[in-house]
Amino acid sequence: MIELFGADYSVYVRSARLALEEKGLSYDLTPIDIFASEGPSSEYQSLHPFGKIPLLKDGDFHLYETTAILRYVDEAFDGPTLQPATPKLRAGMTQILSILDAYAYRTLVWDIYVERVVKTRDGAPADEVKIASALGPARTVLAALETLIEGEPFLLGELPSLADCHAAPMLSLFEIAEEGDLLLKSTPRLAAWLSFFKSRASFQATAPVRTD
Ligand SMILES: N[C@@H](CCC(=O)N[C@@H](CS)C(=O)NCC(=O)O)C(=O)O
Repeated sequence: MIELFGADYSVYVRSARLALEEKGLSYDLTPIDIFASEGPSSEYQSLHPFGKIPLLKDGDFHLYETTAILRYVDEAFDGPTLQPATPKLRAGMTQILSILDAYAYRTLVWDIYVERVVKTRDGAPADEVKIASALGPARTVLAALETLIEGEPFLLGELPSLADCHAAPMLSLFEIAEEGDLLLKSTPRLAAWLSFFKSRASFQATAPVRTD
């Protein structure tokens, strides 16, 4: 049995779960609350030296870093392949995964979504300077993704790939912020993809309990 450690609110955990769902694999999600005041247990820290989520366990094999987990899930198990067949499309997929980790996560999720939506839930003011400074980098991310889309209805054409699994959790949170919703209007192919992917069974099966 595959075991995934993490919390349903985490975009990275959802990315791994989407790949598991798209492969049609069953797995257990073992809760790890990474933001608990006492932090993750020392046992968890010994398996994930950076103390982040997710972590995948397959028998006595443990793996952390989400893009490694995504590739392992696709390559180690039966089910529909989630990596395109041609070198150019595979490179495009890796490029999208890398852009999401290097440029999208911090800007779209933390600087805009968390600041505008999560922080203000309990009445705290958003850091408007942080949000305003993130808009330019966010535009760059969206424009890059828009040009890397290689068909429809998925990011790389007719079949779902690891790029969809990694992009959907970040972009769906970003869209909840008013700035995200507005900026996505300037990238219509990306907006159409997001709207399509949000209707997938895998996306619905991995919905966090609370997102706004
Ligand atoms: N490079 C890691 C990043 C994972 C990550 O940042 N996860 C977030 C949750 S979405 C986390 O564990 N944050 C806790 C923290 O930064 O202390 C991966 O690819 O798995």
